[in-house]
Amino acid sequence: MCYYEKKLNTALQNFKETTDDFIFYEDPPSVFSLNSVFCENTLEFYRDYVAKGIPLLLKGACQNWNSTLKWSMDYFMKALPEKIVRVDVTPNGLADGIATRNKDGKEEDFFMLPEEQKMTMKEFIENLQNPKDNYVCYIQSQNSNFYTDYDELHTDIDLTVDWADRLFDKVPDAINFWMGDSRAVTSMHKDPYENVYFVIDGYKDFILIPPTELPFVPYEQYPIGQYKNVTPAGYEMEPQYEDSKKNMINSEIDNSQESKCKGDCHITKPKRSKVSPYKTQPWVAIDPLNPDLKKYPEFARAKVLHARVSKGDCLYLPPLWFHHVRQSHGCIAINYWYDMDYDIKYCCYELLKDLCTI
Ligand SMILES: O=C(O)CCC(=O)C(=O)O
Repeated sequence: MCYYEKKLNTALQNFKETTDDFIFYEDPPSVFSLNSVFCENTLEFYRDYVAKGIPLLLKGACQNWNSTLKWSMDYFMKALPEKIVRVDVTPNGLADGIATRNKDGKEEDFFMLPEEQKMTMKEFIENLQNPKDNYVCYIQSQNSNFYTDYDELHTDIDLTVDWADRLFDKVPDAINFWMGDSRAVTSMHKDPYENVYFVIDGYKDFILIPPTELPFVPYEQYPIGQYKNVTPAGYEMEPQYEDSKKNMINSEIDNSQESKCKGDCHITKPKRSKVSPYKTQPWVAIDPLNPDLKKYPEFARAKVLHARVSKGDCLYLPPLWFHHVRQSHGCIAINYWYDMDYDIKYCCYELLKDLCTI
């Protein structure tokens, strides 16, 4: 190990020790109840959680909302049977997650996008009530779909959260509606948003990893694919090509170059033996439910927290926290994304990211 590698390892080790010594992450996160201070006094919430980037479970925060009193699979079946909904469909419940494609005897991991299918609310709920193998439905488009697609439900829920607007001093960038099959799992990822996540019916199980644990969260660069023609009888996995490389055959392309830092240093950029003809996406390579510690032993050092968010509750999740999410069958949730402040915490995270990719 050369001088600079040693220095880098020591710096990351010191960072780990400093965060262990000074930051106290509770598992599960602390809980405030509806009538406790967060409603009346946003200062305490801001000081102890938002400013420090610590998650908080707010018990009963939406228990009296019209949505929480009314919404369920049965309610939507009766109230909106003919409404056309956009549903993300996958054969395995892993939209925006890693799946292995086996083609001509060759296995390759892809970052898979779901197929968007349109159906009536009645058809969607029937799919939830009578789940079929290889056909997993999840309304999860994460593009402010509640705001754009669900006008008829706007009277049941506020389009902004008063206390959150005050905390973050802005209005939400997006309001997302989530409803789906218990087989649908959101893979570990992070977002550049303050996330205020309300469970309206059922429950969600979050696995959380603080941003400070980035050195132990492995990333890989994956080719991007998309599910096509998903039915209970089968599906296709279609790679997404970089336009200019569409006609290239994988094995033709070989520009293996290791770039070494100048001087007496063996730190190298990862060797790219082949240029992929596909569009690619860096993504977290670990499944926290079944971590491959042989391949990624460093993950064993990551701090992992757990939070069940039940009907009527809200999770405050600060920006850049890794999260993996499971749900009860037919769970309904609404979350508000507020753009993060690009402050010193963000800058430190970017520095850490750069150090981790050396
Ligand atoms: O509820 C889910 O499945 C995922 C939620 C999520 O990833 C988010 O709120 O950023």
